[in-house]
Amino acid sequence: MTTLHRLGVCTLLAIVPIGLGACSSDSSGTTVDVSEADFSLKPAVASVAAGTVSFKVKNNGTFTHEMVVVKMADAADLPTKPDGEVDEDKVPEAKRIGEVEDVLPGTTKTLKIKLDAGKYTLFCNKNDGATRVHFKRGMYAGFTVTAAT
Ligand SMILES: [Cu+2]
Repeated sequence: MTTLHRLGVCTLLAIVPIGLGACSSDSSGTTVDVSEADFSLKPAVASVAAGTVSFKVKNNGTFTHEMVVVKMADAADLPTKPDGEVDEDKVPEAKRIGEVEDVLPGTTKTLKIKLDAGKYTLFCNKNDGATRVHFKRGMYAGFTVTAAT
C-alpha cells in the first residue's frame, strides 16, 4: 500500500513541472546517462557514490553499440586481440562487472548494477571490421565510484 501510494504521488508530481526531479533520488539508486555515437562513449558524470547505479545508455549513432563495465582503472590495461578488440575472456572474472548488449541506433537500454568504490572503465566492444573496431576507435571512458557517504 505504501509503495502504491508513493507511485501515485510521483505520478502527480511528474505532471506538474515544478515537481520534476522530486522522485529522482530514492532507494533505487543513481541514474547516469551515457551517450554513445560512432565512435564515442560519454557518461554525463565522471563519478558517483557507491551503490546501485542505473546506466541509461543511449545510442545516437548509426551502428549498434553496447556498453561493458570492467573494474579496471585504465583502458590501456585492457587485454586486446590483434585487431584491437578487447579480449573479454582475458579480463579476470572478478573485474567483469556488467554489460548491456546490442543497443540499436536511436534506442536506449538501461544497465542497473551495484558498484563498489573504485575505478572503472566503460567501453563498447563491438567489432564491425578492420577500421571499425569500436574500442580501438575510442569508445571508452573512465568512471570513478567513490565511497558511499
Ligand atoms: Cu560501439
